[in-house]
Amino acid sequence: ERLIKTFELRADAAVHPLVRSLLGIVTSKRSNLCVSADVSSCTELLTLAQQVGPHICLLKTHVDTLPDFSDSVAQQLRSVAQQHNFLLFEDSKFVDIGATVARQWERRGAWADIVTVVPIAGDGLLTAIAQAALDNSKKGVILVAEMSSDGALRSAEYQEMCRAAAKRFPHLVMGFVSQSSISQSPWLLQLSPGVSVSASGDALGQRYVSPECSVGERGADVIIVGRGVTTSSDPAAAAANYQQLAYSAYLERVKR
Ligand code: S5P
Repeated sequence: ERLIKTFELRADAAVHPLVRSLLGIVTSKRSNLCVSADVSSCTELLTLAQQVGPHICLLKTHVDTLPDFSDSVAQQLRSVAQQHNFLLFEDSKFVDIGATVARQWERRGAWADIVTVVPIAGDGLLTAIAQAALDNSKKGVILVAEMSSDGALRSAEYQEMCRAAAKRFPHLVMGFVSQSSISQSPWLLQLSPGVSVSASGDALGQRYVSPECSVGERGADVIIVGRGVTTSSDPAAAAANYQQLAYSAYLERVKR
């Protein structure tokens, strides 16, 4: 059901206001591309955000890999996001007891619109984030349900845990990071990394499929592209290319 519904219809059915906002951005910009800004400094991060801004719906970060990340950088990033109309997505992969995640969220999650969570520890960490976020309608969580790399856990029981957590926290969870359809619920999103137009993998176990395969066959709503964009000599042009390929694949999918 999720796969054949248009983003417009799914935005109407959305439970989480941020899902509605994100799908609004996706349809107005005709972009279901998230660029993963895996760079080495905040200057590079802000430059990349400006370059790819017009082509993305989401910018994903790992701020723990940036030695110079600060509140001021977060603020500058927020203003670039406002200027180009995209949301900020910190790939925190929180996985701990609630009390610890509450502290981690304050430090490296609170600045972003959306964070990632690995929900193997029970409901405590989701409760912690729901309590810490002053306004739940402005903060979202994506559950990492299935990973792109070689040897990743493929467990029906874990995927069921993810679905159940999404059900228990409908006002916090926006969807999943996964390589396949975790849920048919049209109000939940599938974000899929491991996408490249040129590479099939890297030397450390990453595995890639094309944007067409990710969206058309594996059910991604939004593709996540890192090095396919960041290592290009022209990141804006590379992002525009992924944007076009992923959005066309989505249009094809809902036509069926
Ligand atoms: O299963 C996953 C989940 C994630 S969030 N596989 C991934 O690769 N990621 C992230 O997506 C990873 O941490 C990296 O930031 C990005 C993929 O980067 P790329 O350079 O391989 O496109």
